[in-house]
Order: sequence, then structure tokens, then C-alpha cells
Amino acid sequence: MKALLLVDIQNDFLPGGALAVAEGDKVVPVANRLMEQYDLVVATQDWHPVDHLSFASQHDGHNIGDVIPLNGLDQILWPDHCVEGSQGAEFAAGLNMNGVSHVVRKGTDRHIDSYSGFFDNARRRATGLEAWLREHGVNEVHVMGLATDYCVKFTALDAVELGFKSVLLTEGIRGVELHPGDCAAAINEMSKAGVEVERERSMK
Ligand code: VGL
Ligand code: ZN
Repeated sequence: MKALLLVDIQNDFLPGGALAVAEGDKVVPVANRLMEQYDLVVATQDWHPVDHLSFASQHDGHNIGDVIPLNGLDQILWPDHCVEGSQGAEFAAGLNMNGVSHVVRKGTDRHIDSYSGFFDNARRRATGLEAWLREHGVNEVHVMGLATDYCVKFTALDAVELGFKSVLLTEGIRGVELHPGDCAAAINEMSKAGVEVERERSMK
């Protein structure tokens, strides 16, 4: 059984959003078109408390983009984004939620970030995504969404490590690109880890 994983297609990652990804809105029609080809579609939703410690606003003297140690992990500091219950945390208005079978929220613990849809960044806690996929007989996941160099990357890397056949749908991803080359490096890393990189989407 194949599932489509839609990673963080939320207002704050679209142009005009708090953590805007260039052309992030372009993935919405791709998601809407592709979801019809899957029995199961899961959407992840970045969902932070208002005082989440990945927010630069929580650290006096630090700026967005700084990297600080946080509970033993390097944490990039982000603008406030995807605050639970906010408009920015909502799924993109154009995303066809009727085609989405299940939603997984992540990043809900103030003390740790969660780029992957499967685990927090220290892998201390699972989000329930793996269990849900297994309960539904899924052995193959196709991953797309935002952002290529963070949540898409870590979701796909975990998927392949957990033993799911994993495919990256490149027409449906866009990245933050904090440093030039980050997205290309992320795709490379996913490919090396065993994620099948689908450059051109054909009907399947
Ligand atoms: C993301 C940074 C912080 C993402 C989420 O969805 O890629 N990036 N939170
Ligand atoms: Zn976040």
C-alpha cells in the first residue's frame, strides 16, 4: 500500500508567511493533482506552542538564523511560525483537505523541534505517523511539501530508515535555502540514504 505524505503545506511556509519558502505555493496544485492517485494521503502540520524554543524571540540576544545548543542538539533559531491555532499554522487554503486521510502534528513540545514527521529531532518521541502507516498496511511512501532542506528531508530520511520504500516527488518540493546549495545537498543526502528521487513525475 502506497501513501502520499504532504509535509507542512501551511500558510506560514507560503509567500507572505512567517517562514516563507520561495514558491512554496507552487506545491499546492501539485499536491491536489497527485493525491487522487493514492489510497492514503497523510498531511503533517508543524504545530508549535507560542513560546516554542526554536523561536529566536525566546532567546534574548539571539537572532533568526543563529544556531544555539538546545537540550544537547544544535537548534537553528526561526521566526515565530506555525503557532498552534494561528492562521499561519493552517493548511494552505487551496489544499484539498477532502483528499487527506490523516493529519499528524509535530513540534508540539516547547523544548524540542521536530523536522521529521516521524520523530522529534532527538528521536525521543514518535509522532504516531509510523504506527498509523503500519496500521494501514503502508509499505511505500511518496514525500512532497515544504521545506526541502528541513522537514521534507528529515521525513524522507526517517521513512527510508524505518524500512518504507521512499520516493521524493521533486516537482512538489520547495526549500528554505538558508545557504545556497542547501536544497541540492538535501536531495543528494536523501538519494544516498536510499530515497528514490523522482525528477519527473509520470502517471503511476
Ligand atoms: C520547517 C523550519 C522550522 C519545515 C519547520 O517545515 O521545513 N522548517 N519548522
Ligand atoms: Zn517549525
